[in-house]
Amino acid sequence: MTPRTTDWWRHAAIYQVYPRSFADGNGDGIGDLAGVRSRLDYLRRLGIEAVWFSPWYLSPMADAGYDVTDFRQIDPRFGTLAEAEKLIDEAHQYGIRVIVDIVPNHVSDEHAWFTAARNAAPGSPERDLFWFRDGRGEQGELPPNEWQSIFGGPAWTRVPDGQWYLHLFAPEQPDLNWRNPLVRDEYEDVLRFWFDRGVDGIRVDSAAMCSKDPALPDYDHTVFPDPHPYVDLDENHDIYRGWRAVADSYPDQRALIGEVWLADPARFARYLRADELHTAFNFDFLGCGWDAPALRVCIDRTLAAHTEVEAPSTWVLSNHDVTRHVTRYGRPDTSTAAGIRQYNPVVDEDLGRRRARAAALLTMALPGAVYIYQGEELGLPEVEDIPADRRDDPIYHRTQGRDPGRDGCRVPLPWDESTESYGFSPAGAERPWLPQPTSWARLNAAAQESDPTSVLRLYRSALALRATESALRDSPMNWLDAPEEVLAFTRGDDFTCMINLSGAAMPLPRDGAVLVSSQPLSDGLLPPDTGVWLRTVRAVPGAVPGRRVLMPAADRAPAPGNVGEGARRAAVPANSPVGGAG
Ligand code: TEU
Ligand code: CA
Repeated sequence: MTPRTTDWWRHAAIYQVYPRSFADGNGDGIGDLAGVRSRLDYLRRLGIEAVWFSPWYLSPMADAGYDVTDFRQIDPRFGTLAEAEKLIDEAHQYGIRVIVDIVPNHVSDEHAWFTAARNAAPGSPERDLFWFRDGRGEQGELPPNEWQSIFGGPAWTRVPDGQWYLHLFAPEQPDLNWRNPLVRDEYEDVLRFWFDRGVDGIRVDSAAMCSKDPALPDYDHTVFPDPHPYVDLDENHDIYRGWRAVADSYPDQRALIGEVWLADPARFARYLRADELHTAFNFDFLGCGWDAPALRVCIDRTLAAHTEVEAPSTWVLSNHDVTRHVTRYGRPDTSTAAGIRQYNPVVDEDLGRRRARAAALLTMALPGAVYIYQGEELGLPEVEDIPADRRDDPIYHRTQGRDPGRDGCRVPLPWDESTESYGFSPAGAERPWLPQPTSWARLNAAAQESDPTSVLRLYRSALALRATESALRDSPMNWLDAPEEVLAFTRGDDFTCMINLSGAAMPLPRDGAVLVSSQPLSDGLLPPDTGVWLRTVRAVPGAVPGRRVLMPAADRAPAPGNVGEGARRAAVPANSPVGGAG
């Protein structure tokens, strides 16, 4: 048997494609599979190992494709099943693995099961695939309970015969009843459908919400109840044991990746036991602010929780549901809790991008897999001034605009200046489905391609190094003694990552040769909000063996002769991948 450490999902750099906004091949202003196929070489050169596609299935797009009518068909806006099959094969030829997104909590209200259930009688087997209930009140005019939709408003919608159905998200997304064995069989069959087409992994949407307490009890919405009636029920684990058996029935490695959004790391880790999901997204890290002590705690907590179940950690800074981290890091409060979805708040975008560059080096140096959300490699900010009449996200509409929703991180990508849509669509196309800001002109991929100091070139350099540094694959990390505002750790014998989150420049270790840095370095110093990867061979004399000591510049006695040496050694432009990567 192959040793576990060679399992690709343990250390892959995985790129999230949001098909609607990646590239438009046919000119209707909506991204599609033809667009993705035309940009596969870009992904290969970026240096990622796998692509996760947000849903591309037949869908009325009430929630941008997370409302699926048929998991075995591609939405005509995106292309055809034959094209998806070709795309999977082409990606494989480029050495890129493919992950598709499966949504088990709900289907579209246009799914054949739901149209049948709507037309069937109360108490019928058709209705048992969902959560139909009579209402409260004299005429059943009140919803069965007080549960609220995650997108705003009640979680129940009434059908003409008077019953109500549950939808934790939009009314167009009725929740499935996972206690019904037909639901389990159908989804396992859908997994096989995509695995049979060569797909390497499945991203499991809202993975911790599928099972519900059948009593559907009300609860106090001001606190997180324990137990919760629909978050993290024990029955979920049975579902994923079944899925794991399907994945393991294929001879090569097929991975299950959960969207498990839980505050308690121990509860989270239970989804990653050996016979359940392979990995899950690290939302704790995604929500953590630009704050060294908080990040250190988050990283330690993550590693500890995963070690117990022998699962690899994942590191995520952005996705299609949250404010892009360039913008989040440019705000006075950089955590997700405060950074989530505001209208035109105060943002220092340059500061945010500087931090995002450093964060990329942190994220890619940590042990485990790393996720890159499309456009993150271009340093794109959140678009926060989308006009009301162009907004699409059901969150915006269901909250009557109180919450701007998630459109700002889903704006079509800028590729070049060849067309009005910055190369997103071909010339003469319909306008992009969301408007692109004029700053896309300088942030487009072609402009960044020719600028060695660009975010794109930094990502490429770092990803190339990550792929060749064996320490970044299998070696555990060890924290170095460092000032509180500096994150410094080693991987293996000779790799050091150092991120300076303080307001002052910090001296670099004397024994380090720069592999890549997020900003230009000089005088042997690491500027504020800057990250660096170093080849380190010698321990600092006097330090505890195996541990290198880093001290703030002010505390370090001037060492004659060292300043010049440091300057020579560290006068390297940002991104410069010493050692032939690039
Ligand atoms: O998101 C699940 C999730 O829990 C959401 O509540 C998320 O927090 C949301 O975006 C509110 O901020 C997944 C998908 O990633 C999301 O795009 C879908 O809309 C959702 O499931 C429903 O399928
Ligand atoms: Ca299109």
